[in-house]
Amino acid sequence: MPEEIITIERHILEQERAYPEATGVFTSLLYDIALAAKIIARETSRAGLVQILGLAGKTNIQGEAQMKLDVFANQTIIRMNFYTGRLAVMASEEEPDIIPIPEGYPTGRYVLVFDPLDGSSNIDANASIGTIFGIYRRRTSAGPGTVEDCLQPGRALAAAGYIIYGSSTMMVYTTGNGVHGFTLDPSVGEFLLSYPNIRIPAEPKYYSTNQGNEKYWSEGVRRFTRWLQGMDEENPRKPLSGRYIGSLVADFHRNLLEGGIFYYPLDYKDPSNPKGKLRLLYEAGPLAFIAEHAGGYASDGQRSILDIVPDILHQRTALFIGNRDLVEMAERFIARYG
Ligand code: AHM
Ligand code: MG
Repeated sequence: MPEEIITIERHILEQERAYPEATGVFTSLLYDIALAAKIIARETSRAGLVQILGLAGKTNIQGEAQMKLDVFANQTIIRMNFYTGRLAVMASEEEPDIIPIPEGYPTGRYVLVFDPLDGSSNIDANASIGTIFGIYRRRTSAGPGTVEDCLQPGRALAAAGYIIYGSSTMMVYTTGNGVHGFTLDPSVGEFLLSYPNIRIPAEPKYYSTNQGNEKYWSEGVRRFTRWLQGMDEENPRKPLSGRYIGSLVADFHRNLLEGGIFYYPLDYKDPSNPKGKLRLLYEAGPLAFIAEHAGGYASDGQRSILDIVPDILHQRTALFIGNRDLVEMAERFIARYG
């Protein structure tokens, strides 16, 4: 049999057929996110040229300076979604408050939360960056969506995904029915199914963390790291290789395909006020949902990320994510040593 070529559009439609009551709204919403991803990918692939073209005197038609890529990505996702009648409200890592649907436009059943361009500090070094998104069903019944519609635990997600702008652009998503990866063929402008039914490999390869912060970690996290390195004499294991890009989507994606754990633990620089860095709603929640549907697990060190109900939009959390047995081991070290 020849191999099938499956576009993301076809794939999303096929998934919808599994739900006879589906209206198609959700399908269109996912497809619009894929379209926004293509527009953002086009700009990120030209990021390195901005300076050169700028030096050559090429400002845009309005004579404006080039827009920052994260702002561009944020605006692209908003412009693709505010008018369609599919969403009740949006929330973005780039915006301090919820993004309401402007007056005069219809509202819908879904809520979109997103980090438009994560890891943007890596752009100048040409390292991979990504977009992360989650889709919830609204909790309020009608009218404009509210902050309450956004403050839902990861477990309530209807779908989650990310786009990685790397050596190629990929989109990975799940609606709770397997995790599927698509690679953008830029010549035809389509995402083609390249990784159906991703499962995190049972045998992990990597641990990924910013070890430069070790000074500010808790005892439990330090001991857990020694264990991953095979240096815990009481409990020896084969050491894992260290890999860290400092771009969450890229670090997560590699470990999803190869097996391993990514962690960004609490920082105890101020011991009376330990702090997480990553955001629950836009980063940790959607990736935790994907990890679980690929057979993995995500924790804040004590409990499943998916069970945490956010109190505020920009809530930060510690994150341990990857192979279930490794993440549970982190929980055990933290329970024992803090
Ligand atoms: P950002 O939202 O400001 O881009 O920060 C998030 C990024 C993640 O992509 C990455 O996992 C983390 O920050 C890296 O932090 P650090 O540079 O402290 O290791
Ligand atoms: Mg971010």
